[in-house]
Amino acid sequence: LPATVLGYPRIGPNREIKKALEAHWRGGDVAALREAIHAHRSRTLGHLAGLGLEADSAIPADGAVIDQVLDASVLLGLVPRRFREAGFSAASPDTGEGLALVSALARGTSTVEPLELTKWFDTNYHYYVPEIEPDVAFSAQTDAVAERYRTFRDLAAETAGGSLPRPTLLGPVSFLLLAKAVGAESQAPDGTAGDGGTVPQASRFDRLDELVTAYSTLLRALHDAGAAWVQLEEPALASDGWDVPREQIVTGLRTAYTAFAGLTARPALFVPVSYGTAGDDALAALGAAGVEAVGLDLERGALPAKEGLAPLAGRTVAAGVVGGLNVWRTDVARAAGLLDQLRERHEGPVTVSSSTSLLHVPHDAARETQLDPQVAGWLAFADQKVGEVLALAGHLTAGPDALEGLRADDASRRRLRERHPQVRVEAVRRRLDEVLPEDRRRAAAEHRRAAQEAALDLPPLPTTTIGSFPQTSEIRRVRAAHRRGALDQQGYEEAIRGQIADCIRRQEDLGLDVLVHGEAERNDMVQYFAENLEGFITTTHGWVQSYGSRCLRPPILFGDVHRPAPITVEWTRYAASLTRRPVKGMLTGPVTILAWSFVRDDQPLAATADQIALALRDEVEDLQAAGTRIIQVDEPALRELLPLQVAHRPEYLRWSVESFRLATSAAKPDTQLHTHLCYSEFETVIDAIDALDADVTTLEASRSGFEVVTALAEHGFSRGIGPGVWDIHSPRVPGVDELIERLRLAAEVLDPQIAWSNPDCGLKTRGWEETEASLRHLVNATAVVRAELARVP
Ligand code: THG
Ligand code: ZN
Repeated sequence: LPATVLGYPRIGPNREIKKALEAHWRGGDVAALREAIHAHRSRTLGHLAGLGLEADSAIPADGAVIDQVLDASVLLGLVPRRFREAGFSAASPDTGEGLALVSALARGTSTVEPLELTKWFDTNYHYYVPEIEPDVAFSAQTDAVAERYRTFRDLAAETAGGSLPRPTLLGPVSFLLLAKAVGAESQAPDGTAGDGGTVPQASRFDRLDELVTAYSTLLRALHDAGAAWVQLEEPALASDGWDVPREQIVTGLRTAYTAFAGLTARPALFVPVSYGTAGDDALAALGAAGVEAVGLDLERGALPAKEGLAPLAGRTVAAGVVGGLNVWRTDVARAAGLLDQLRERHEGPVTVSSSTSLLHVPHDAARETQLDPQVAGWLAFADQKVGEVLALAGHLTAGPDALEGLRADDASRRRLRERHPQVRVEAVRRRLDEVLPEDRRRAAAEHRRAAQEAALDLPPLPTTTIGSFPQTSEIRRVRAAHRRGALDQQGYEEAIRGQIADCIRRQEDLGLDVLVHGEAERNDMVQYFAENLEGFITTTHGWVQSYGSRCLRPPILFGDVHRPAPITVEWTRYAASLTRRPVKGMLTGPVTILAWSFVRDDQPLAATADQIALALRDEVEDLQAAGTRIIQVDEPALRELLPLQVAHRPEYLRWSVESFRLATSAAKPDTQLHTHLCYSEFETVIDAIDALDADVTTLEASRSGFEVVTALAEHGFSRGIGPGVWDIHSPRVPGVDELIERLRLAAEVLDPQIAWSNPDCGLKTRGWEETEASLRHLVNATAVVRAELARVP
């Protein structure tokens, strides 16, 4: 196996695929989408060959247009019953019919709910969760796989000097672990997926044998189409947090790959394990099964000991020393050292790769011409990482001298970086050194509760929203004009004030109890804080895919973080001046700012989190001084950075909670501190939520059937809690009756004294009409339940 990368960004350098998908979804011809996909594949093959990936099987051929998990689902012929009943059937994802299926699975139709989206490991990428129904058979789309590979090969003949691309596919073990079992009998009558009800989740792993049969036919088809290697990705092995016992997973792995290795006509098998340490048990299983190559993630994962590598004797090990999750140039000395160690420990060929697919980083750092040139020189996006892989491969083939120049350049760049005035800001470091344990503590919760009751005088089940209101095209126009310079600062501020005034008026008319200013000045909350704090840069072309056609431009946190001036205070003060009701100040917490940025690699995450926390603490103090009585610090990404290895979780939860408390404990006892968390799997972090010590927590609850309410009650949660009563991800306006039911449940299961009444999440992706209708229903439903509570003696 030659030096390689595990995958390349799939949205296109100018977001061609994103745009083509959205044009098609707006009603454009599917032929134009197919043309864009074809052009993207052709360009990527030629481009990667041009960057030096010229050897046979060096170029990954990732055929997924939207998502590698969704692509695998479709290639396995997995079409959930509700889609079959709506007229869809298995098809090649590269045909018009197949693209219609892919689109429907990802977006739903007017009558059918889409597949669930969920976080991909500990990244900001989201995949579509395959649904495994007991009565559905896998039907491998062999023609599709073969035809796709032939297309890649023909394109490579035109643009990549004829080298053979290497097809990539999610492996069967990871596929099953990432999927969910859905019981046909738990199918809700409205066509939604149901919650798996009667089918135990772990039962999905019982389908492994069938899946192995399906994959075997795909491997044969790839062989017949001429593929020399296939990349079967098994990232799930890096986590030990699955609901299936590890021994069962490893046994399944061994069975599956023994079957693949035993096929008479097949490509060579390359099994990379990304996002962490593969585990010696998994390496032993893969070695015993007889795969030809294994990939190790040496960005996140550890280098195995000699004994751990022994089962792979004679096989190729691809050392993932070029990190796919960060945007920094590789530390050449460290990478070369790892390669040397690996060569010493491993009896067999060693090659170089990226640690993960490069889909998590933008295309090309050379396009960022607006940056401080020194900082720009520290960056490596996908194209630069390809170059690093090849340079490090030179170290293996030509010996240490090959790297001398690169190593020296890198070392001097690193020395300059350490001394860059924004990378080390002594005042920030001194302040952090002086932080005392009591700077992370507030007054006792009971004392705060009494002080806040007196200060705020809210009714039971106070109604509120999560913070953002519809981002109308007018708001976007205003921000864009200001960015372009077509609207001056004064005109911009007037326009935003107009939006705030409108938003406050609408909330008063609706009769909400706790208002927000609506966040018209923010596009993306993390981007907004990054632009207003020192220590970050933002890019012009640095798009990465988040899910579906949706992309983000993550800020790059490169230096010591501090707040040069108040950020949100004036907007909040203005909003508060328009109403007698309390207006929440809205901030984003340190962990979320970390999770949704590319973060410096030269100090522990916990230290970076604390620097952000201190900057936010200044904002909390200023908001409070400006008279803000309720401050919300959102941590939607708290769950997302949870380590994949269970043993590392307590330490992560410790520092993440501590940094939140450092940011928020400047709130006085009578200032009510709120937080908001997105994503429905709270069970693993419920203690941490409690430890955040917020006065009120709002969270997503409606997509998981409100189960979180029971979990919170069992936990004895005694702080304010607002389990979201409707799912804002859909334009559907919830009926008053269903809201009443959920509020009753919240008041009944939890203490009515602590329950709040609010939607699941921010409303920025919704339109005003549905937003106002939904909130009106919320206020009406709350009034009904309040009256019921008042009757209870
Ligand atoms: N902000 C950041 N990260 C996030 C979210 C966020 N990660 C998780 C989740 N929310 C991801 N959700 C989205 C939702 C919408 C979009 C992207 C990710 C989106 N993007 C626009 C697009 O692709 O057209 C571009 C946005 C822009 O112009 O900046 O709509 O909220 N940081
Ligand atoms: Zn949310």
